Amino acid sequence: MYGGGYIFDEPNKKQLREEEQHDEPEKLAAFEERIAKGEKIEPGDWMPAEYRRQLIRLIEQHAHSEIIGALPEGTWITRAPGFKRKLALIAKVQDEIGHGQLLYNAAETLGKSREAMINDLLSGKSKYSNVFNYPAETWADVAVIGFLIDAAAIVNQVANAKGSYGPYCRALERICYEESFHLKQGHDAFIELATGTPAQRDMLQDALNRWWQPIMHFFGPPDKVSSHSEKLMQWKVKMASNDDMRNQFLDAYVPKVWELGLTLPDPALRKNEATGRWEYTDPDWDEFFRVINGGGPCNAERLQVRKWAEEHGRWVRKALMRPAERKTFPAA
Ligand code: FAQ
Repeated sequence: MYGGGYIFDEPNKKQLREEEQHDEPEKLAAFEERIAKGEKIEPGDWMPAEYRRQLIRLIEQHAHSEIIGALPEGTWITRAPGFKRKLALIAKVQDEIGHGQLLYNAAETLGKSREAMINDLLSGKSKYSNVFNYPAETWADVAVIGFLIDAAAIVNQVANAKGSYGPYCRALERICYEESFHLKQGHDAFIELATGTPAQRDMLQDALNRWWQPIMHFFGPPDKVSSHSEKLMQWKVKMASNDDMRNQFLDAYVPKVWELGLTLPDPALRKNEATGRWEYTDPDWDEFFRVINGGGPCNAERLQVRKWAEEHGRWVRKALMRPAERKTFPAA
């Protein structure tokens, strides 16, 4: 187990056990009535233990995704083509880390400490988004991430920002503003490659081919398989099902890719105008579950980088948390 200077505690466990014993039917009915009326639930309010548990799981995974999500693009900061692109990419990567901070704060309001969350990420207990376990091989990968993965994240977050838990919704609102700038920089880089030289178009097409399946996986397994959706939608934590979000994304972004003369690696992909739903070849869900359970091409590398960062940042955390020890530093 990683010994990064954090205590391996989960202070929410006792609280959860106590709440589970007190999930009284009248309280549950009043809670569900508030949700049905569209009220926000705030940290001090009564909530069922399962609502708290699910929110911690989902917000924590989201926070980890932002922090790990900075890594594939981060490797391109030193290699970005030109000063303007480099500046934009630095700002974007910095924003993603900021989103992680906002989300860890939101999850902490539910009683799980930041330390426990980081430990669960580093030990492999907590999940994070499948897409960040693939390598960003070329600059075109950065364009595809900035355009299509940010777009997919926005579809999900705009929906969830209207959900029931106040601190998560408020964090998502701010995140969505910033993500819309990320989308613009990704779209701009994407267009430049799509309208560039034949070599640039080929590079972009190759990146699209490699990223398409992870992007289809991004919204989670099909509704009939999704284990948490029903409860989370009933409690307005998730405001749309996985398949509905996937459909909304395809509706908005496939035409934008096709109008640039690029292709997507699925001959069955088409919109059924009669139903308004997109039809596609089912992506390989075995691959999805393998990747989210630690078996993707970059899982080990991603966690190793985070462990390195935790270890090498320990002295900073120590200095910030224990001001008295600073007196031992030589006077300037
Ligand atoms: N990756 O029952 P469901 C971003 C797991 S932020 C990994 O359908 P749920 C910004 C799920 O945890 C991206 N695991 O799950 C950025 C569960 O496993 P468990 C992150 C996944 O929660 C852009 C199992 O499968 N966004 O990109 C994934 O109801 C560019 C069963 O699935 C969020 O986290 C997945 N894709 O619905 C940064 C948004 N999908 O826990 C840098 C908040 C499912 O039982 C660069 N999250 N699983 O062991 C959500 O809205 C939901 O969690 C879903 C999944 C919709 C992702």
